[in-house]
Amino acid sequence: MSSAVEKAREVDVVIVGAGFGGMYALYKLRNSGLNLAVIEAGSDVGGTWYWNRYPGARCDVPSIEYSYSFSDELQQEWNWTEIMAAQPEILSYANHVADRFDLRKDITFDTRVTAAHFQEADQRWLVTTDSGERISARFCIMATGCLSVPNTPEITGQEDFQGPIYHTGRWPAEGVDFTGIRVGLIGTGSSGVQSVPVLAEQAQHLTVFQRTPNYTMPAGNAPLSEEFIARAKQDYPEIRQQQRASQVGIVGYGFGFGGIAGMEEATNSILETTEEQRAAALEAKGFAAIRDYADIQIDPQANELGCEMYRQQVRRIVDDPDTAEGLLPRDYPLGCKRPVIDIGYYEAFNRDNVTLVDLRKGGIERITATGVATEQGDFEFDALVYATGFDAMTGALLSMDIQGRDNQRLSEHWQAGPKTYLGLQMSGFPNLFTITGPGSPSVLSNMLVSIEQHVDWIADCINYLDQQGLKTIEALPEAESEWVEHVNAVAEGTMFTAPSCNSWYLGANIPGKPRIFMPYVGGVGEYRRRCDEIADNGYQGFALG
Ligand code: NA7
Repeated sequence: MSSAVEKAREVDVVIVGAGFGGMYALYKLRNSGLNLAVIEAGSDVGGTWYWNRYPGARCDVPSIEYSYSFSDELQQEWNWTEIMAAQPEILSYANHVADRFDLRKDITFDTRVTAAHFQEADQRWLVTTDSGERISARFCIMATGCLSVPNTPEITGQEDFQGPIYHTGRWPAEGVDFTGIRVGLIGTGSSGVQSVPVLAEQAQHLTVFQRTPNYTMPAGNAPLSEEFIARAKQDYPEIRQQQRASQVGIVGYGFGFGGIAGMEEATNSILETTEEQRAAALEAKGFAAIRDYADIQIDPQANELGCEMYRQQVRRIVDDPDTAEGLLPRDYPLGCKRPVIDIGYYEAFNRDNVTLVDLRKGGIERITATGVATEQGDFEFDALVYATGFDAMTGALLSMDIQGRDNQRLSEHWQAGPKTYLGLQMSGFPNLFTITGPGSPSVLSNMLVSIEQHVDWIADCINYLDQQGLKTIEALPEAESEWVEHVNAVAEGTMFTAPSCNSWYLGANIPGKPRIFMPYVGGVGEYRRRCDEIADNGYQGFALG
């Protein structure tokens, strides 16, 4: 009988993941004439939008811009219905793209990559899946997403709970009907904040367990008019150009996502305002007023003034003073965590059927058969929802057994935190690329813009190697170290890395994870310029072999 090794399927490139990153990589590299295998754990395309079907799930980037630019026909034919698209619409878009470009024929669904080992002998990657398939590839592209491995904290007694338990990041495809039942929800990050108003509408009662109150901002969502869509379609060349050149890295409220057209840096100084001026600004613009101040992101005193404005606004919305007090973020700065956008979050706490449990007054002791026991009393419900986030940015990569040269494991290479060159490669792991890896703008940018930039760069790189008759490309250790230093230097002095900040950008939400600031905040345009320059200079900082 032939051995498993003999059965390895041979391709040029194996792509892990069929979310927006993997889908575009497949399209692009197939057009370059390469032979591909795409492996996807889900049963269909869409990645994060396939898994995150929780009620209220919505993108925080305008839908016109959270879309592919690679095909003008695609962007002309697709019609978004809202300013910020909800999950079902984004998933429909992903499906449309898969149909339109006949992507599924190269994707193996319901299959997880378990290992990827670099083989010195033939300078290829041997990729193994949980179905037992082995694939031998010259290149390996990890399009495994930044928020794809759910974090389910270990809370004592979970197995005792009699009702169903859901995680927002693994929501059942058929949906869940909470009508007439009591629901408990743990976590008030983006997923929790977006779910609360919708769950409150459905459930008989909703109990929200909040460990850390978040800073959130009304989404300002609305249907898109036909005129708006027509104009946007006409303006797409300019919009795309602006997205790619966007230099915004850091803005006052932390809303400085790169890769969004027309996003302007805040320029005002909150330190130069009077109390009356701040009150008037709040009166006029609500939470949005806080976005106007640039110094909030870099000056602790300015930040505290911004936080106080924020707290005032919460007090204005929430009727019950105790509940309002419970919802007020304190002890960490605005702009440290990813800002959340919401639709009616604070208003939901004015409903009779919503209870806030502020865990700062006494934490969770255990999960019981009928609910949650806390230091401040017991709470009963019929279904439990974990909105407890993800092992962000590194979780998916480290969940596979990735071994580079000399059998070095990625987990060893990243023992003290993720080290990459440009967020695209790791030294000692030749021909392995990460799309929107740690050290690139990734989660602090419009992901679609960053995905396209990475895929285009990788495709050009593979083309270059082929043209030059080269087999491998590998980040040099010194280039990697310098890049890690640069990524840290750019974030230093901002609220992202403030000592009191515990965000998933820093890995602080996962016990034992090294505290390292992972995304690159130097600006999408600047990042692109550097990547292009490095390629133009014959792939500076990489060893070509
Ligand atoms: P986040 O932003 O990581 O939020 C997770 C929430 O879960 C956060 O409020 C946590 O509180 C809370 N949490 C986690 N573990 C526990 C335990 N053990 N007890 C109580 N509360 C807990 O994840 P999301 O899914 O909401 O959002 C992730 C990103 O997805 C988001 O930024 C968007 O980009 C989309 P903590 O703050 O740690 O005290």
